Amino acid sequence: MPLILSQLDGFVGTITMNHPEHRNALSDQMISEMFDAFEDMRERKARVIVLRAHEGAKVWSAGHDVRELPMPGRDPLGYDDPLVRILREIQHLPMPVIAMIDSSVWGGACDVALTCDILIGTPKAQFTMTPAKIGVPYNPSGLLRFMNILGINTAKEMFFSAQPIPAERAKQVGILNHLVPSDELEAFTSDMAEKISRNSPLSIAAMKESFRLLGNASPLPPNMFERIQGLRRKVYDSQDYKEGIQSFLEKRPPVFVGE
Ligand code: YZS
Repeated sequence: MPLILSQLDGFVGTITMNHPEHRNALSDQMISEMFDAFEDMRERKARVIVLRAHEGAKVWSAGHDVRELPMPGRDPLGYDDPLVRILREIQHLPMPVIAMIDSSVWGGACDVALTCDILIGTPKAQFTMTPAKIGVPYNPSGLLRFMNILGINTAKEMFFSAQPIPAERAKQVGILNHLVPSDELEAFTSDMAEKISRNSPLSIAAMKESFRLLGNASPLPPNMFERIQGLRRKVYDSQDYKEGIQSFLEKRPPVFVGE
């Protein structure tokens, strides 16, 4: 059964994550199908895409498939990691992507949602950043994205505490563009998508790419980047990183020892 469903109605595309058994965890397979769906929408000239979970989903997405995280010694969020690739895909698509969220969002799925251009949620939406819980050193582009959207203090709280940000607060801190009742979510999102699809796709594509370039315009001197990579390598080479994954697979709380 496909893990991703997609359909195009006029100029409005809908891409649905459809793996309830694994809470829409972003496995290599799901990301590969999502990538193909985005590219198909691009070829068929969709003007806006809604990214959503299947009907009645308990979880929008449980984030990176923990079973597929590499064992110590390899960057778990390297440039070519499927999760990092799909984030780039969403940023480079010419049309806006609207994240429609009616349940909980975890780890790398928060990054997917925040990489979308517009987020519309309900009171059931909540966002939890989990690297510290698993012992993962999140990557610079991800940290920068959260800093730019949330501000550095809220981003630090999210990453350090690994606690959920509920919908009301998510709206306050700028994660959600709109917070609407669950029974209005689809109509509200569809109306927003329709309005966007009636505007100039060329103008929107140019502005979306300009936002991306301007948003990433903080030049990082090579030595600063190398320092960050050195810090991250110490973490993903650590025993704690291995313990974080092992504890998830054994369904028990992690015991971190700081090395
Ligand atoms: O044991 P089975 O085969 O039944 O499968 C279980 C879970 O193992 C599976 N599953 C996952 N598999 C791989 N990766 C995941 N992230 C993942 N999440 C869930 O789905 C089946 C049902 O899981 P349950 O726990 O029984 O479902 P439920 O009781 O409804 O709880 C749902 C949540 C989402 C609350 C729970 O599954 C959970 O806490 N999942 C882990 C969420 C998480 O920590 N995700 C972050 C993964 N890490 C990242 O995205 C980045 C690397 S980072 O950490 O850096 O942000």
